[in-house]
Amino acid sequence: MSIKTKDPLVAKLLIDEAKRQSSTINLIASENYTPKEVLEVLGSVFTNKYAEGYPGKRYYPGNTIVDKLEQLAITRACKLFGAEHANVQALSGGPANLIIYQALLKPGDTIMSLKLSHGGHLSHGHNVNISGQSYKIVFYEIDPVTGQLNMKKIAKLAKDCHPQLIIAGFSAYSRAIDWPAFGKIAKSVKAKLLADISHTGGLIAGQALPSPFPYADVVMTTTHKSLRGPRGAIILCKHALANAIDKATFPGFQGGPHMNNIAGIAVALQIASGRKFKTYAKNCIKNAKALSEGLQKFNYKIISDGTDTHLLVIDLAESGWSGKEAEERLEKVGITVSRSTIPNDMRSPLNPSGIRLGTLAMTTRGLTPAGAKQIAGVIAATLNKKSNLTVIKKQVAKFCLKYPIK
Ligand code: DSN
Repeated sequence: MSIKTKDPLVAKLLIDEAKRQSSTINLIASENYTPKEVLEVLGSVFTNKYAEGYPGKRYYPGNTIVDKLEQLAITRACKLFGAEHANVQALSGGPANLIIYQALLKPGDTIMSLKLSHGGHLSHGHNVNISGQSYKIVFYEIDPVTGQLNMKKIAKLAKDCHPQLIIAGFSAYSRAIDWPAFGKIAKSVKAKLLADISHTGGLIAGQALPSPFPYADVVMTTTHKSLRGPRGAIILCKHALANAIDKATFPGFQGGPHMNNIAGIAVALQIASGRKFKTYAKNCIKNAKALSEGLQKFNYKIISDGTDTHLLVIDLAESGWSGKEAEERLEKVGITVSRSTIPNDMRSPLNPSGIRLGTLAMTTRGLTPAGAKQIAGVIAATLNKKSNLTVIKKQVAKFCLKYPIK
């Protein structure tokens, strides 16, 4: 019997959500559509299995098959990213970062990371997150003139504050990261370097962006953004740190891994190692550049004046819209974006001065640079207070029909 007859309420929500997704232009930079093969194993019998421990070292019987599955995911992750060791059990990016801190640091040690409002992440030491409460945090910032990281200033700050850990890799920073420079800075102060490539993991795997290896000691990526996998995370490191990372994951932080998720990660990694995925990764960036240029033609101010990745942040401070208002108005016509702080934002994080846009999801649906430019026009029209939103909503629905979720 299917879910339709067993639980019609959930079945209807499922249909409604599928309709919402296919009739929306999704520009949320951290979202994507996972392929059917991944969904197939996510909803599989692997979810029934308890597997505390690691392949060959479990605390439950009956793990011969899931041992092979987890080992396959580990081997694929190491091969795809050129890493010596992979842990595929972390439930998502935030937990993965806490696991890494637990493996590398003592409470009270110093972490140096990018400030959240400048594009960093909550789990990189914000005071509302446990990371900010357990460690001493020193934030670096975006250069006010270029809107980009200033490696000289970062090097000076590292010399002044002697961090045990430097984090590079961000949630709302659109430029390629100078990994060799970060590696040199970390070495010069004897700090470990964590590359949080949660946003760009798939673009790095697809060789569209430079890899943080061999400069970073630990690399973490979520699996559901540019990698197009299930929700989850992979922690990659050198052999020397493997034991510390594995122990900090289990039993240090989590119990049983989600084996259905690990199956999804294995499938996603196999897809990401293919030739087509390289094209996908390059196209995400081409589309983001086209979207950014398209928006600049309508006089929108883009932080750092453009992008090297899949995402961009629009500074709306002088536009008459707050980020929240813009997000809500765009949602009315069927375009989803997420509000975002901008460096030195005068507004609150809940109602900040910017919006963040990304092209991962629409590129999966076949978006081209010409389509991205069309989207820029629709955004500009929607944020014109005199526009008729009903007319724009129909245009968006028509546009979405050209880009089905397959
Ligand atoms: N929520 C993710 C993002 O949108 O970037 C980060 O956790």
